[in-house]
Amino acid sequence: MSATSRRRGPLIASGTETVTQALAGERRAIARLISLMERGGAEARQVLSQLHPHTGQAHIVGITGAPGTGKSTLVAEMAKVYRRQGQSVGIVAVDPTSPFSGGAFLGDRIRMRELATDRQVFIRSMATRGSLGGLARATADAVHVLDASGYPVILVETVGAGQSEVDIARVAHTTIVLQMPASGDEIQAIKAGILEIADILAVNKADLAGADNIVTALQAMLDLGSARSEWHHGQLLDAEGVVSDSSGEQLSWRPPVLKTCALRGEGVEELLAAVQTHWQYQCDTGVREYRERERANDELRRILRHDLMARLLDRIADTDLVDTVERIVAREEDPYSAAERLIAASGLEAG
Ligand SMILES: Nc1nc2c(ncn2[C@@H]2O[C@H](COP(=O)(O)OP(=O)(O)OP(=O)(O)O)[C@@H](O)[C@H]2O)c(=O)[nH]1
Ligand SMILES: [Mg+2]
Repeated sequence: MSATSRRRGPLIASGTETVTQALAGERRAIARLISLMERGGAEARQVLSQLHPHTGQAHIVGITGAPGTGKSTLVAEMAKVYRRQGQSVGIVAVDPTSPFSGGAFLGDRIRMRELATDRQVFIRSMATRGSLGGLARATADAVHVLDASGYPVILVETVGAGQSEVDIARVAHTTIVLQMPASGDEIQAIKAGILEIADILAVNKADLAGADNIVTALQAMLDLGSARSEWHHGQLLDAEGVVSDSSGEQLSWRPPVLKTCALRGEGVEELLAAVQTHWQYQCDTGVREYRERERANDELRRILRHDLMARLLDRIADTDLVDTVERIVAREEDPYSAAERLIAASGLEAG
């Protein structure tokens, strides 16, 4: 499928030229819009409004894991397999450590060059300025741009450090968590949180010793988790926490544990098959719609929080804030009463 072959409906009349070009799959326009998303602000919001009717088509796949587990190498190999299958692919890499510098980002230049010359692959590394929250927003918005531009698969690489893991699970339909072999006791280092966000677990660097140990450990953790029905996020749970289909049969998704050797491109086709199975599972069970709603809910609340805060701060003089902080420190006022007083004085409540 080409990146431009699944247009829906006419382009909206108010679309700027760049938006129109991006919707038609033009790479320079797409790049420009993603830069706009990085900057944020009113113009970015306007563009997102225009893009929104065209989004919701792509399968967004998150790839996360500790630094150096081979995410970029694997993403490049996944993209190659998608290309062999005739799919176009969008790639967004969130790299908090180093700025995008040509071939550096995909680990090795040969892999990168092969993809970079392919018109059906769009690769973008997100700039690192701004807070993590800002980066998460910019990443989500960049994904919206690629989605609207017609990429049926969008791979998002994030380093699994702190909050960003959770963020990717919120953006992606399918989250792949990468592990790699470690020596001896390091098996303990598998973080508890990963099973909650992982739809697929991949043990990369399977060419190194110890890969099977990690697989066994992960399976054991999944067994423990399934006893408590905790190992899958985002599924349709009833009051008892059970997923069922219309026939009443229980449905659930147990994350498969796969071995890959990204360096040699081994296990990548199997990984993509698992990604596809997970997508099919979500489409068949209603989990896809459920997650879509969760995502929209999240996004709306984030925007409301941000906008309300901005409006409130607009109406409060800086000196008022400074004075209030002093009063709190001097124990003349408590922070809850102070917040109430400031909100009341702002006049926002009345409106
Ligand atoms: N032995 C082995 N090495 C691998 C494999 N996959 C990746 N590597 C190597 O691991 C190193 C890190 O790979 P990257 O793809 O840059 O890892 P990453 O997770 O994207 O790293 P960051 O983005 O810096 O967090 C590179 O030297 C890769 O060549 C593999 O399957 N086997
Ligand atoms: Mg990387």
